Amino acid sequence: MLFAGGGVRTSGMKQIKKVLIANRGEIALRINRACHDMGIETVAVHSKIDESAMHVRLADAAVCIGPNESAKSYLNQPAILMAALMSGTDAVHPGVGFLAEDAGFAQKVASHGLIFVGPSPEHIRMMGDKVEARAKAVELGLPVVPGSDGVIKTVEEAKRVAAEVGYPVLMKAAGGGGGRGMRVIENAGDVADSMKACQVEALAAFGDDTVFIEKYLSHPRHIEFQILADSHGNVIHLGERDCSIQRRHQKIIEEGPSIVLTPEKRNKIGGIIVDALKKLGYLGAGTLEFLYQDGEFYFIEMNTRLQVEHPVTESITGIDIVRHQLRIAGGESLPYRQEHVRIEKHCIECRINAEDPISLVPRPGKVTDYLAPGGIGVRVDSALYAGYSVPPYYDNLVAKLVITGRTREQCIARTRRALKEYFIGPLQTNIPLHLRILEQPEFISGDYNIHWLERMLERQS
Ligand code: MV4
Repeated sequence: MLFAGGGVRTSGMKQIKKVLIANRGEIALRINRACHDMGIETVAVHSKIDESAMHVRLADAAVCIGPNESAKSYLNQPAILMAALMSGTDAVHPGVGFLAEDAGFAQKVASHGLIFVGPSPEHIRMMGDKVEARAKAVELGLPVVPGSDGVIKTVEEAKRVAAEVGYPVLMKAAGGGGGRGMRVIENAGDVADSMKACQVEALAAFGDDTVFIEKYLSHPRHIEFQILADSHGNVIHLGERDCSIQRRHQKIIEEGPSIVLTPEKRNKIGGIIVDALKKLGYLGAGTLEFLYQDGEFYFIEMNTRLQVEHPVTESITGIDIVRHQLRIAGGESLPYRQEHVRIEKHCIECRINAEDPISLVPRPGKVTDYLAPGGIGVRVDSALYAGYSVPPYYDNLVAKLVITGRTREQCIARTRRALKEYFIGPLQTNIPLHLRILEQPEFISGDYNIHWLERMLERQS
């Protein structure tokens, strides 16, 4: 079949019967659930300390792939590939983090005759390079932040572009994302020093000192669109998530739909996104991140994987994203057209971290008492159980509380109720912080941006 994007695709259909889940914690459980709902067998992989983890207990089989350190276990590509081949799996689901956006791993999975549940290695690589992603976005007709056409090589070039788009500008690393390797530059006098600092930081963090420039947006919201694309040329978007409630580039609360969008605004940018991804020939689940300020969208990055906050979208649309990732990977076509996607609910996701509520440093430890909240509109994605010890080696996200309501108001009330029910003894968590956020007038009115939480914490400390 020939596509508008130029790619020739085989219409390969392969019924997936067994999936290796190359991850741990709540996301491994989430994938395990989708597989079992579909009658697909699962193979868990785990580090030594995770032998007693919930994802291992609930999978049909489990393989120890190395010692506790992620680099030697969940990032151990040869061990994971070996486990997949020896256990007779058809497909590998990378989950979130770890190897999910490693183009080389996706390539190796495929070259071993296995299905990688995700997009092509080429698209993963492309979107991992923020300069290339930006250029591609322009080519595909997505609105981007005004800035450099490509890489900035010299201080003179930086000054020319900055003068063109107007100060302040933001210098970013091509290898960046997640907030590292960025510098706000206020005026021409600061360009040389900031550029040097940005390049040094980028080289240390990503092994690449390539930088580019964008106009600095001072008070944006972070709004991202979920998409699904199959191998038959069908692309749909599932609406947006507002992820502006964050601290030090860690998302704390995500909600959908965003309070600032009308259906008209959503449909307009949604249509642009769908057209762009059709042209790209993208496959699988993906998220386009935008900054949204003064009524305008600006593309910043694309995530070529499932995201932590995907349940928000599942809750407002009723569409099981992981199920569709697996179906798409098996060559099936999407059973929905855009007009079938209806956003009919409101959803708030609270990320529950095991951490000190004041210093916010991770506080792993043993859970002796555990009571998860329940009732209407309450979903808890967590690998916790009474008797489980949260290991110190990995992410300190221990649960996602995903609350759905008919209206935002009802959703907020249920979220507060559920947070109060949740008992994870004796761990210290950020549940008190969530309750505090939920009682702020600005949160209740929806009047927040990416800086609001940090400024609120500073004001009230
Ligand atoms: C920006 C920006 C303002 N203007 N780009 C931070 C991480 C990376 N994903 C992009 N980031 C930003 N890019 C321009 N042109 C502000 C941020 C930013 C941010 C973005 C999303 C969520 C939280 C953030 C916190 C601080 C800065």
